[in-house]
Amino acid sequence: RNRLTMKKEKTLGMIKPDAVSKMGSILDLIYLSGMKITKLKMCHLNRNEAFEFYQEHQGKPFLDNLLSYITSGPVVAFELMGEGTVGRWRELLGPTDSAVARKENPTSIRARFGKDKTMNACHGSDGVASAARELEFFFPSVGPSRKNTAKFDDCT
Ligand code: RTP
Ligand code: MG
Repeated sequence: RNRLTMKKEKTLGMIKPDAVSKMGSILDLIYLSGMKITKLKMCHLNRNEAFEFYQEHQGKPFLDNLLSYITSGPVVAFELMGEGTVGRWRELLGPTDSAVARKENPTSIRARFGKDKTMNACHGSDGVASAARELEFFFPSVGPSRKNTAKFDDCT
């Protein structure tokens, strides 16, 4: 795609519990990619929060595993901004299954830092609409209509 014609976008990225110890290397790769980190926080989701975040996977066989994994430790959530960022961040992540990533895209984040098809280092919104929903989840808009004010009270 032609970068000059790409629209400026925001997306939600998240370093999953298994890769939080690799945060420095992952943030370096984002920096080198030219995408800008415009918000960032570390927090430990509880099961209800994780279920809300992954609502699109209700009914899927891997949901229970996924919720246990994502609540097993802190995550680092961030907003990325730039031209074509939704797709560019997914590209930098590589395929969902880390083993497939090592074959098909060896320099991708999941190839380098993922373990298998569940513990795969990082999350990326899969479109502009899910990016908006997921950004609102981690970084609720401030103001009189602000929702979920009790959420993440225990966040650093
Ligand atoms: P993500 O949402 O984390 O960026 O990953 P994705 O779009 O590539 O994958 P998705 O299909 O949305 O799945 C969400 C996460 O669920 C875990 N998963 N486990 N068969 C399995 O064991 C399985 N399939 C998916 C992964 O952590 C995946 O990223
Ligand atoms: Mg997904």
